[in-house]
Amino acid sequence: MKRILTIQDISCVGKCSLTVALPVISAAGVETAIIPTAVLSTHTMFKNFTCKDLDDQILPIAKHWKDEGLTFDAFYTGYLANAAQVDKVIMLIDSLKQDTNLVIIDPAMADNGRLYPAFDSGFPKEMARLCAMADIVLPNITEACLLTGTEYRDEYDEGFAKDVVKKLAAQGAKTVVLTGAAFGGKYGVMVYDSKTGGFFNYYQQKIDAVFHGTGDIFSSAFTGALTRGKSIEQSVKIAADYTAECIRITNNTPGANWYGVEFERAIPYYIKLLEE
Ligand code: PXL
Repeated sequence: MKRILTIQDISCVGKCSLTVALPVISAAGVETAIIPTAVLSTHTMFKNFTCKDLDDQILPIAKHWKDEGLTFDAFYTGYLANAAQVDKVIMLIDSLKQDTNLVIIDPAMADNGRLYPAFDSGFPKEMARLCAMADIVLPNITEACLLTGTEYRDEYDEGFAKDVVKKLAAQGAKTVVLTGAAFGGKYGVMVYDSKTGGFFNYYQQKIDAVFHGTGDIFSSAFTGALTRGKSIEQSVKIAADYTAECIRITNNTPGANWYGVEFERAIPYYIKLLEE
């Protein structure tokens, strides 16, 4: 059985990060080891959330695992608690990664043109160093702009999106998977493979609603599919179809915009996609 390590926070309420990654990647039939970067009462879109970072645990955990000879097929990072964790996560991956292991980085730090509340303007530069070591980086357009020092635009065309993902790849990431790419009436995912210089787009019908945590559902479903042995293109399609289904079945539930979509009810659909 494949085993991955995912490194992101536990938001105790508000479905995102590890409370999504654990069930979704496990449903893909992939063992999911975790390192929590922090424990929060809720995700940071709620007011007055509490947060206890686990900075001092990351490297001791890595050392213990190294001593035990533990290995992972892939590393998948998400929301970090602060800029100082970037170096620790880079050190952890350097210490545990073997040549064939994949490094998947979701620079979960911003959306809709704005950084999440816990981060200051210096954070994207630090996160960019982690993204530089990625086999696959999974930003939204806000994150892609912040990581590359590109001015964010609410509206943009395909050329703008292509330039930003190329810039991000030039900083080191081998493949860029831009989520929530929206231009020319189209909505979906843009993939850029820096090795071939090729683009692959997967468009969907845009559902006019904003739900928190869907980026984490996409990244987790993508990571599960890829680790299971699907190609990047297949994994993008599976993750996008699963995320869209989660939104569709949740769309009328009051409060779901903040608490997160009912991804649990669509897990059988995700497994069906994986088995096709
Ligand atoms: O879904 C991204 C995310 C993860 N973790 C925490 C967050 C957010 C987005 O706001 O606040 C704590």
